[in-house]
Amino acid sequence: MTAVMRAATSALAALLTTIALALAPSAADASEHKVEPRIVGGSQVGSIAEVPWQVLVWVESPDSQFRLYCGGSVVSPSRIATAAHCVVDDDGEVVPASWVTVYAGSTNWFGFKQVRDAAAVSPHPGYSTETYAYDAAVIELEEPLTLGPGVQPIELAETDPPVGAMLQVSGWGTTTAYHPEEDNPGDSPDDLMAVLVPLWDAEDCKDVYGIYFSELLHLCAGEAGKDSCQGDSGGPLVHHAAGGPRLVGIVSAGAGCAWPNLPGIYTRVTAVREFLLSAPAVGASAPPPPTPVPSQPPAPVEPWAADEDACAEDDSGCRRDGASPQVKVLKAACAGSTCRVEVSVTDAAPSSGIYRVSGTVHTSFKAKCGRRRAARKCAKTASRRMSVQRRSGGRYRLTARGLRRGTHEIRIIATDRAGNRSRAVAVTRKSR
Ligand code: 4AZ
Repeated sequence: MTAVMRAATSALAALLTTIALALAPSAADASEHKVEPRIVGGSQVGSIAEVPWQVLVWVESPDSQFRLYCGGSVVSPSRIATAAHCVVDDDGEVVPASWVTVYAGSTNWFGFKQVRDAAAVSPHPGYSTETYAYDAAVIELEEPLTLGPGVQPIELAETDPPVGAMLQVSGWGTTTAYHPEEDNPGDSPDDLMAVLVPLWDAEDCKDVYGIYFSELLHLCAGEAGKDSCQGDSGGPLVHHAAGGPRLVGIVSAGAGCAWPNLPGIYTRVTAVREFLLSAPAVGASAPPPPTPVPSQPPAPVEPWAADEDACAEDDSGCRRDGASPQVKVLKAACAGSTCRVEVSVTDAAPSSGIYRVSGTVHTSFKAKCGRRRAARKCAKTASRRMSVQRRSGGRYRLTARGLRRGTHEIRIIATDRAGNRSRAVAVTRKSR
């Protein structure tokens, strides 16, 4: 079970892996200094009263095809802060609130004192599945939590901690350091773990993660052997300041875990504070993001529209591109834990140009159904985003690494600048 969920939470890590390696030569060098596989630098939390804001967020579809767990923080008795990527699928769809359950009041997976269903799930309106900007969400509970020594809200920081401050991150995520090009070898602990990680200077973090790090939207923290990891997503990064503990970050992403020079990336709470305190329920109209998203791809220069109506009102030279791009799979192959696809993408005239090509691998495999050692095997799925390389002549190469063994379904989506989309699917046989 934990492995499935771990895989399901790994999409961000998979993407950032590739980016970090491309952007940071120091990351590649780091593989020569292999960190001993051990707990990601933390230790067991003795009592939930030490971190009473920490909750476990469980997300599961009725058919269990979609299943993952995340961390979360109690903001008020009926409001939990978590990461948007915990409650939004790869296609950008928000999961129904009925899939989400919150467990509170224990450090141990089997000891939770309070269980609450979600009434509403609200990802930040600025959240982008492409850039992971604004990776924050609010879960409103059907029934408020009963506050006590093991369940308490945490105050949201109004200022960022100083660079170098030691911040506490906690969760039930995997506990082994790994390089982004390797599979995550870690297992998830039954007991809550916590570790202190130093806050990085934003410029240094930008050097590592490029466009995937924005000083406005993120904090980054960690050191060799000390980090958050898969399954910790959505959980709290806390500054134990003089005035009391403050939530300063939400576990969001990173390349690998606890590897030298590859810190964890956190959503900066001061950038999403108002949203966390006042997010409307899903369905209500959401406020626009408070600051522009610097890491989003630039908007097309010329106005293009997918349909005639959008152009009719517009005399500013609006042009119409009603045709969806054509995606043709030229080659699809999976070997070991890697899948590669070559596609050709064309956009018929009048063409606004190809805006984006993206791909996800959905792997079906067999794994233990429950946490018990002798549990029988169930059919499961895990998803991973692919990295995309543009080649000449409208050709793209998409790659996913660190996949589980199983049958892979590769879904490719091409979007043109007018917003027309089309999909292609390739299925490969079980890899051994
Ligand atoms: C994840 O996939 C994840 N090392 C969380 C944190 C980090 C990497 C991945 C940071 O949930």
